[in-house]
Amino acid sequence: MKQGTEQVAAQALEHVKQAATAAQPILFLTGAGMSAASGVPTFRDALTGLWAKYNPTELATPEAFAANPKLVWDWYMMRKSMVENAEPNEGHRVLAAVQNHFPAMQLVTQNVDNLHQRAGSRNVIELHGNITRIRCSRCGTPAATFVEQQDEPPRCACGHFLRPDVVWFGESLPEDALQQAERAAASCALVISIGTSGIVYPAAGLPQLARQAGAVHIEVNVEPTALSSQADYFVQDSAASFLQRLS
Ligand code: BV8
Ligand code: ZN
Repeated sequence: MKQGTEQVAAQALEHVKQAATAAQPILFLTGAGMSAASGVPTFRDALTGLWAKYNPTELATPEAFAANPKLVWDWYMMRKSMVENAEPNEGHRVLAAVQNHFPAMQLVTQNVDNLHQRAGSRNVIELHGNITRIRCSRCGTPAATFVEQQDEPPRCACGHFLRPDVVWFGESLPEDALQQAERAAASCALVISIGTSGIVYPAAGLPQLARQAGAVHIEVNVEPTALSSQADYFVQDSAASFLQRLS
């Protein structure tokens, strides 16, 4: 692993350009740091005010929703309106443009903020769901509209509570999304992880899966993470700044 320096950044960018020009498959894996420039707090920062005293990994669970459905529902509605009022940043826009030029590029995101899609990225593989989608917690029926209740989350016609269409801790990832992501990792020549702390599995295992299949791993983050020791290049830079140099 090479320390993050300007020289490493230049080498990493050169690597990306060579792979893209050779039309080699490139996998981008993004985390919450991708949306920092849009003003969307990372997962661990999302706890302010009422929820400040909770641990996010405890609040984002089926147990928390069962124990305190209204508290968890309100936390998600606050975050949902936050992301809907945020704008995609330059990094999101560059990734969407890169995909238009290089169809061999795949985008896997851990983010639930829908900002890649709003920036124009297509076929986004959403590992952890999407906070702007609401569905029934029992029958799964999507709910485009709902009426807020005083003391509990809104209910589906089947009588059960609505919930955000995200993957909670302890819940399995959507089968098709995980399989697509694992296939993309196993077949790419280059995996670029951007703005992820590499803590949450199985998403955090994708760069290693790619490296085992022979890919080069470039990590872009403002600080070293759990992935840095295994990365071929660690570029200490912000997502937006690194991606702008790609365009
Ligand atoms: C599962 C939706 C089967 C909800 C989220 C194997 C080993 C160890 C643990 C496990 C394992 N397998 C399963 C587990 C348990 C668990 C897990 O991984 N726990 C962790 C805490 C150890 N995983 C699961 O439960 C998964 N399910 O595997 O099912 C199973 C079932 C039961 C038991 C075993 C197996 C489900 C995981 C999905 C959880 N849902 N999101 C919601 O959003 O409310 S994950 C959530 O946290 C976010 O979506 C995000 O993906 C993740 C991390 O959040 P953040 O910290 O905010 O973001 P990130 O980590 O990306 O960090 C931000 C980074 O950006 C930082 O590094 C920072 O430096 C950097 N940064 C900041 N600014 C910038 C920047 N970088 C660049 N530019 C900048 N400007
Ligand atoms: Zn229902």
